[in-house]
Amino acid sequence: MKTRAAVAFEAGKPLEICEVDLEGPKAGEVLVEIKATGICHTDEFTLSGADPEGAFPAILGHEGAGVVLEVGPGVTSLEPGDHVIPLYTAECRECEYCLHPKTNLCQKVRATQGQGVMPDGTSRFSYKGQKIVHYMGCSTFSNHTVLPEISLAKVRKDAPFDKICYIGCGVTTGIGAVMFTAKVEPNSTAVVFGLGGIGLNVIQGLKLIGAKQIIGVDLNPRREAMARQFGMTDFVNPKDIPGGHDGLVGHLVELTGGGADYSFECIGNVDVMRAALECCHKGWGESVIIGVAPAGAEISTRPFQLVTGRVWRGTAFGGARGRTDVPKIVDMYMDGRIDIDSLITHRLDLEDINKGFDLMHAGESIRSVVVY
Ligand code: NAD
Ligand code: AHE
Ligand code: ZN
Ligand code: ZN
Repeated sequence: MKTRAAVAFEAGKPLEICEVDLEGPKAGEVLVEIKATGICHTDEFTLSGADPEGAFPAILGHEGAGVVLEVGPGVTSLEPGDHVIPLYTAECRECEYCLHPKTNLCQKVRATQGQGVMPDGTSRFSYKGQKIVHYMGCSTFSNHTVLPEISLAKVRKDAPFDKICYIGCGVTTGIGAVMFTAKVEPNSTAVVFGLGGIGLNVIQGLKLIGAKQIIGVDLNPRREAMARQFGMTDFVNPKDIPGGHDGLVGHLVELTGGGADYSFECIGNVDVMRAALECCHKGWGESVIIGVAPAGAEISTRPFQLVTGRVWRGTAFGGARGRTDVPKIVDMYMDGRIDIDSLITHRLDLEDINKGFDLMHAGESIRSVVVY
């Protein structure tokens, strides 16, 4: 079939809207009509050329929601008409990782997904006879896409696509980092670095579990109002404190009365990751890395920081097991227990998708959502 997509032909170039060719689903695969997709900072990261796995030409996008149109042979858990959210972290429920209680990183399709192809090693997308690679197993910047059955969460049909698409990455990553990865206890103190599409969801997760102090750190002063609306108790702009970035750790340790119980890095900056670890409380403070750093970047700290009880960990997709947890997060939204609407600051047509990247660069949007 033909479908409309925003194609990334080259790193660092704007996306181009094209009519591309899409092959139908093979065994174990599903054809989905994408109804809406968010634009996450990770799409920008890959488009910029900083992603070691970035391959071109590609159809980016990994924060979508849509409807099943057709299923390939052997698909049993989905049928045409089902509403789904694509998962960049699949859940096969039978691999070594799925069977391990400590991880959500299903590896069943991860190797081929990282190469931009389906599990059989081929792509379903092409343009004028030239192969186009899939992205993060999702490619939601296409009106239609093909995914493995295990990379789709089936969700209730009354949930609006233009809001729940954000559960495909940002919402789940932020809330999940608090609930599944860190397992933050009520009355904890926490520092959140970066108050964008991920950090604000970390804040709403912290508020939900009853954290007593939620400190937000961002260089953009326009982020303060929205963060307070979501539960932030204190705002720190590193530009406004003595010593700037160098004074940040001391300032946060003082503000938390000795260090944070938890911190979350939601930027992808390795200097900030260090500060996030070092502002944690001696003996028990835990820092969770969410931000994706560019190829070649490395983190460092004095080992003494860990010897004296601080813990450094990371999270992908908030530790959520997509087919199991995503439908529950959709329920949380539909029950009014989490706010998604306020975070969707811009709605765009596919033709205007590059404006979404411009708004992100300018720090003007939290989430832009493309509606097909
Ligand atoms: P975003 O652009 O919406 O937000 C980033 C925020 O960080 C902005 O508000 C910006 O002003 C702030 N910022 C930038 N540099 C800063 C600094 N030095 N100090 C303080 N604040 C600073 O991005 P997002 O969509 O929220 O994504 C955040 C990061 O999380 C990205 O690196 C993205 O790739 C990553 N991410 C990871 C996962 C995962 O599963 N681990 C999932 C989604 C996104
Ligand atoms: N491909 C990059 C890393 C990118 C990355 O860390 N991706 C996160 C999701 S970001 C969503 O916005 C992730 O899930 N990572 C685990 C995984 O298996 O990809 C690189 O450095 O190669
Ligand atoms: Zn994302
Ligand atoms: Zn698995």
